[in-house]
Amino acid sequence: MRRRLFIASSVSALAGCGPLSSGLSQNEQFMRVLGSVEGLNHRLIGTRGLARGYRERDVDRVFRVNGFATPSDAAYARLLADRFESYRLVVEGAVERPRAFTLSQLRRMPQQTQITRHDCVEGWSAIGKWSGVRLDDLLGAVGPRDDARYVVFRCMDNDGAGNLYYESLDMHQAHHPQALLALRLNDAPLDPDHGAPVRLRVPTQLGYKSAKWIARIEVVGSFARIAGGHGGYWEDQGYEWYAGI
Ligand SMILES: Nc1nc2c(c(=O)[nH]1)N[C@H]1C(S)=C(S)[C@@H](COP(=O)(O)O)O[C@H]1N2
Ligand SMILES: [Mo]
Repeated sequence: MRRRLFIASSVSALAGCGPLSSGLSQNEQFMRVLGSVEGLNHRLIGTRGLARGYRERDVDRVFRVNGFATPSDAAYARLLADRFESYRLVVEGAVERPRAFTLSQLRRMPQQTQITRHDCVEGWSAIGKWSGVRLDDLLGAVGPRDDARYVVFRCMDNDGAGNLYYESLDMHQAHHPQALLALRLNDAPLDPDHGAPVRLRVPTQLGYKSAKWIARIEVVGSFARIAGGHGGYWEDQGYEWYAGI
């Protein structure tokens, strides 16, 4: 674990989970270190098995907020104003039954609660109690087709330059029993800063995989033609697509 933390903080010395400072991503040294460090994580730790579950008393009272600013555009303001009544989680692409889920439909599906630790690549962690719909159940409702290989999460926030945050999992990761579409944090509806109304929680992978403010889920055969083609906002900046802890 000490080694794991060291690895995380050596990445954090080079990059954060906010907009990159000028030209940093172009820095060859930075890319080389980032690649080798994340490659090391992959070999040392792997993703097989379950992330550790914690007890109620381990839950951190304050769960740090990180990443891009909470959306402040008119569309998100409207969602906030009607308490997400008009929110729809669109699930489409390589699925048999594309659908738009309301928040109350998601709340009526079987709910999983997990007390797990979120590990950010910047070198901090927080334990939270998360509840929501297992991604596996959601996929069961829409029926991925045979050509489905990845699940792409399209978010409502952007980096300030208009590039929308997005992430992806492969089908195996998406069916993991702890891959959760979280609707609640610490016994309360998810608040705007932590990704309301729906965010991903993938405790087996680094924090940047856990996409907040999800608007749309797209099941695809390939993500090569989405944004920078690397399967996620930070992956397009050089982070590894595989972020197993
Ligand atoms: N849509 C979106 N999701 C995101 C991010 C972001 O900037 N935008 N940041 C990621 C990173 S790097 C981390 S560490 C976590 C932070 O989640 P928190 O604010 O609930 O701590 O969200 C992840 N999901
Ligand atoms: Mo992060």
